[in-house]
Amino acid sequence: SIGENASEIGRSKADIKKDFLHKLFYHLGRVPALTTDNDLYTALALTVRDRALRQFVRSTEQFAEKDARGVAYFSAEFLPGPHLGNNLLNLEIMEETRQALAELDLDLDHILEQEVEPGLGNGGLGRLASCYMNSMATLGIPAIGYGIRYEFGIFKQEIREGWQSEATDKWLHYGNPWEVMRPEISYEVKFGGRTEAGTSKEGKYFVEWHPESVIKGTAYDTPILGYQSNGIIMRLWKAEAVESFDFSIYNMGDYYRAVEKKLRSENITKVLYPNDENLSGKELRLKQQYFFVSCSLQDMIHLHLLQGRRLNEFHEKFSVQLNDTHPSIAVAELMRLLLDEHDMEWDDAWHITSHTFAYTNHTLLPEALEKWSISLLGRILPRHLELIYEINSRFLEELREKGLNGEQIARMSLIDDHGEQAVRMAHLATVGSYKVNGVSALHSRLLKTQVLNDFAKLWPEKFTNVTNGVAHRRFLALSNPRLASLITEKIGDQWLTDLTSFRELEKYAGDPAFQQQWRKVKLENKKELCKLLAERAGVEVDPAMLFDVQVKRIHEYKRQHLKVLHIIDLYLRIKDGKGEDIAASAFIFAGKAAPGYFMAKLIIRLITAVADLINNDEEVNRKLKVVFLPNFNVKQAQRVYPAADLSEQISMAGKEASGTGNMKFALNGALTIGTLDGANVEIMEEVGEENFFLFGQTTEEVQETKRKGYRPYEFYEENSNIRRVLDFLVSGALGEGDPELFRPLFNNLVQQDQYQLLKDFRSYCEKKEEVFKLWANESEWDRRSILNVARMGKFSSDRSIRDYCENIWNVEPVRLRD
Ligand code: 26V
Repeated sequence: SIGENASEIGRSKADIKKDFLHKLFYHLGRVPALTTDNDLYTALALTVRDRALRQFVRSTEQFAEKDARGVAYFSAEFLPGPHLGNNLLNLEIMEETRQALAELDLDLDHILEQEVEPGLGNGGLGRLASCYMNSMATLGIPAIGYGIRYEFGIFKQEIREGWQSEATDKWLHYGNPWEVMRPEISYEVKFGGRTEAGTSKEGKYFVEWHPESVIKGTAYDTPILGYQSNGIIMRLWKAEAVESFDFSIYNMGDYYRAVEKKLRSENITKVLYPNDENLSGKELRLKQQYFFVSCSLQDMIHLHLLQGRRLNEFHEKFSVQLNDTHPSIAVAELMRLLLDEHDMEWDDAWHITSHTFAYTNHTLLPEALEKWSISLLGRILPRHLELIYEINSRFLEELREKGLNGEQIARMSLIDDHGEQAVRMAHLATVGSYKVNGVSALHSRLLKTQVLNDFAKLWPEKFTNVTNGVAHRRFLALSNPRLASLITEKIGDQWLTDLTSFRELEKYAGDPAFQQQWRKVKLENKKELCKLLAERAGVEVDPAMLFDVQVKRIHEYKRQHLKVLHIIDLYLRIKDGKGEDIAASAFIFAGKAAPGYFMAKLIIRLITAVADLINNDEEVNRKLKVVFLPNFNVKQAQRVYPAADLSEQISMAGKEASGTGNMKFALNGALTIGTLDGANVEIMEEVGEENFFLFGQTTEEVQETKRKGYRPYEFYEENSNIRRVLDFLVSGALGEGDPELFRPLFNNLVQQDQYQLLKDFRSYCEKKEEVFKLWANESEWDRRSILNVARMGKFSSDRSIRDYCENIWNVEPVRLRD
């Protein structure tokens, strides 16, 4: 087999050195004396890619041999982070590589620094997809990730005069050594035009779609490794014109028209939409979704038929996981392919379709629930709109037969009739899937009792929960090598494939010698982060300070401004000479705001304004520092989590579906201050209430507050602390002395305060007092930090993937031969 033929690829220091030099010379045309940093990075990446591809080929052969049932993970976003270090870790050749390079007078860390990461996602949802790829590979799940090869990923964030500004992410500029282009794996995707119904000679009803345009999708494969053996691929589609030029046209005008057409086609995969909430009616976004879904389903059908199987058993061989509703047009597309392209009857096609898909919901925010207007959908995907109508009419008929009333039926319809008619994509995904899951216990419960309540009553067995998890190999073993080796020294290294073995650390939690080593690791990590903060944000921070960190997308519901209000409160206390009990703290923020989200951008401006004020005030800046670290991405994240003492997870209860940063922090020994939201609930359950700084209202209390008519102005009037802090916002003391700068924030908080910051403010401040007190007790802090880490076993994405396998996919891991 190919796998065996390639097995001479070695893993020794000498093999790696030889192959690296070979790549440098024959692939890049360079000798060591005349290389750029990028040449060195590329040569090493290619050396490692050979080994990664080998793992992928071998795994694929074994999956095929077993004729195993597999999973296709459909996601409009993937955020893999830098590949090189992770692949070295998974191949277990980190040290060999380091030494091979050292013999050439080269520094592995410097080379690792060169990688530009693929920012093909916005935040939690895309990163989760990539954590799952690593765990599926590790567990030997026959799986493929399908997505979009955006030419420009999430924008690069710069801070100019305190404001966010966006620059294009040119991640492909220096080339991408990890991907393999597959020009022969390509499919045509139709758009627009009209449909025409007819009857064949045999009397069979059929529909033909006469599209206005056709675009070609080409596959680009990136190997994703699991720990120690397996490799799977992430297959991303790039849009191209069907024929690039029509040379038969001699007319110049037509020549340019032909080129223009090519450029228009390529637009579809140009750029990732940088929003992670509402985005209404963007035609190009719908085209992106349909484009990648159609290519992926055609590819799956092609593979299925190639293996000599019948289409009737498609759902027995594949499960397709829909990562949110972004790929949910797949329900209509699979129906179209089966009915129109493969001549199947409706009932058979529906049986296959509704047993193929499973849908993961990632948000309850009403503004983030996708809807596509009938007019847009009908214009871009006329055939799919017909199919959605048909699916809907059959579904509503079923509801009528069950005796549901008109109101219930209207609520459940795939079509929203309020205002402009639109297709509710979450309903399409729910009706078209055999399983629906939320991403934490609380979120899944709210999904069942609120957002999709009618559906959960109709099909209770369809609904389930899979609590998110994180790739602990990337977010601990790779990014926090000091802590990883300290732990391994104590309990061995089986945690790399079984995070629950961290429980064995519990017995050392109270051991002073171990605590001291623990503290030393954290301090070293903090010193390294300090370098980054100085370099990227220009702020000098004392590593002895309490590192209080909130890193995530900027959103009002995540309440970064709650933390800011508290910082202002501390500042004013110190100015009053009443700050003795305040622990010296560095308040660190990072995260991107959607470019069109005014309030989120104003929150960034507020953070930078407070940072300027405090960091430059000699009376305060030995006690407090505030830093906004620009351009938060996976690479930065890997340097931030290991250095955090305190993790801020302070969203309004009921709004954060899960959170995954919360897990990464705790895994690296940070204590959490948080609300009972998303996976915080389960983290607290695992680590113990006594080791978690809980504050704020519960989801039920939030809803009760709202029901009773929440009047934030009363808090402003009655609580002098809150008044003082809010007045400070509009006093002119912040941001170039313009008192109107933060007026919109002030007004919003006093008049609406949709996320009930003021209601939770007192409880948050009180919890911070406890944090400061505990910080003064080093050994008790360390004990709790150790216990947090010891009890994080549940939050490995390996556990999440096992849950998906058992409860949703019905897929068995394939035990891989070496
Ligand atoms: C939504 C939209 C809406 C329209 C346009 C583009 C776009 C792009 C992304 C999204 C994603 C919203 C959902 C999301 O990211 N949810 C997050 O998922 C994480 C993984 O499950 C979870 O930890 C976070 O709590 C949740 O906010």
